[in-house]
Amino acid sequence: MATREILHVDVDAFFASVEQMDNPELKGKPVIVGGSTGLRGVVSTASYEARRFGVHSAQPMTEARRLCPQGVFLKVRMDRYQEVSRRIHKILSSYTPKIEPISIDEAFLDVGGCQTLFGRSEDMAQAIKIRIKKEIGLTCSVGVAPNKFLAKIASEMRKPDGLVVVREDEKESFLVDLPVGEMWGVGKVTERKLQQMGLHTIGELRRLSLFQLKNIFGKLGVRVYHLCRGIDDRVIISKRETKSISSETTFLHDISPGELLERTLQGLSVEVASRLNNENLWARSIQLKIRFADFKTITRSSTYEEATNSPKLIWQRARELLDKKVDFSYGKVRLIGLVAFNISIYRQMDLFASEKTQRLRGAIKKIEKRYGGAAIRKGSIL
Ligand code: TTP
Ligand code: MG
Repeated sequence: MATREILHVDVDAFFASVEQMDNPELKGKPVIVGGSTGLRGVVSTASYEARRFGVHSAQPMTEARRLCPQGVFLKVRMDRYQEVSRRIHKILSSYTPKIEPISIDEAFLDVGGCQTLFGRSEDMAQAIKIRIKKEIGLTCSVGVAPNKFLAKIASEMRKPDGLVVVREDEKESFLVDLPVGEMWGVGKVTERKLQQMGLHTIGELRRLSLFQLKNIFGKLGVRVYHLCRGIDDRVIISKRETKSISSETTFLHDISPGELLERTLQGLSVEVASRLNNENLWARSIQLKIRFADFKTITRSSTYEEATNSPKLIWQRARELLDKKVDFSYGKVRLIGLVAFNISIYRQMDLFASEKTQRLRGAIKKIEKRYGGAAIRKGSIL
């Protein structure tokens, strides 16, 4: 396979940085965003100033307040972050159509072939950083590498405002000292197992044969075999923006509100959810449509902070609309429909990712302590 050039772009302390940008008085201060849903009082993110006190994503708010009583605690303003996210996406898409957004503030770009237009890929990475700083007002970190796996690790390595380049011939040395927990497919349990076998770093993982890896990882064994050698052929999947997903049913005979109507709506919820799932999409809003016997049509909708593609949750949300927002005095029902909109290709939060990131940062610090930073600098740092 020809050498590819992948960029991984990730905004620094995204929600908190937007808050600091919108209110310059907060710049340089420990800002903690989160806990607004009321469901779970957890930290969505914290500014780097707040991280110094030990505050981090997914931590209970009570803990964050204890660690950083002088912090500025703010609620999540999802709409605002999504607006900023769209503007960032626009900048990124001016470099290549091959973009795969993977969360609200990060994306992979395949810039192979764009170099003639924009210069070397690291120059492109630098240019993107400058534009996001100038046109949006935020800093981001970028990893440049021959594949997704390495680009993602590279972008996390020098946060905030980092730019790390891993070249084709540095693939193996770049990974050698990183902890095994950084491998995709290695969760806490496997990590412990590997450590018990005396395998602490990705470099050490290379000692295992493909057969041994298959024993440990099952089907993932082959992937791990390649990843630990810096080989990852996954392509960038750019998706067109899906606006909405909907489904509706017209009854053979007009029906009165009751069990049949509810069961039909439940069926529509499951269908909409499975279509979201199939395309790996999440929706924050749903709309219920009811057409009455006299053709009068009403729609009722609701929006939630947390996007979902769970059949159970969509059904719960749809049912709430049906129970609380529909006035059945118009008579019998001819048609019922359900639309999922405000669709994104990511969920709002990914606790697992956050945990991994925390661990990576901890590991990098340890390696730097041990080797004075030399080990990490194997990937060239601009
Ligand atoms: P991240 O990119 O993981 O984190 P970050 O941008 O805040 O910080 P950095 O990249 O510099 O480490 O997540 C992007 C946003 O997603 C984050 O600002 C808030 C939200 N988020 C949550 O709501 N819950 C979470 O557990 C995580 C990890 C992120
Ligand atoms: Mg980020």
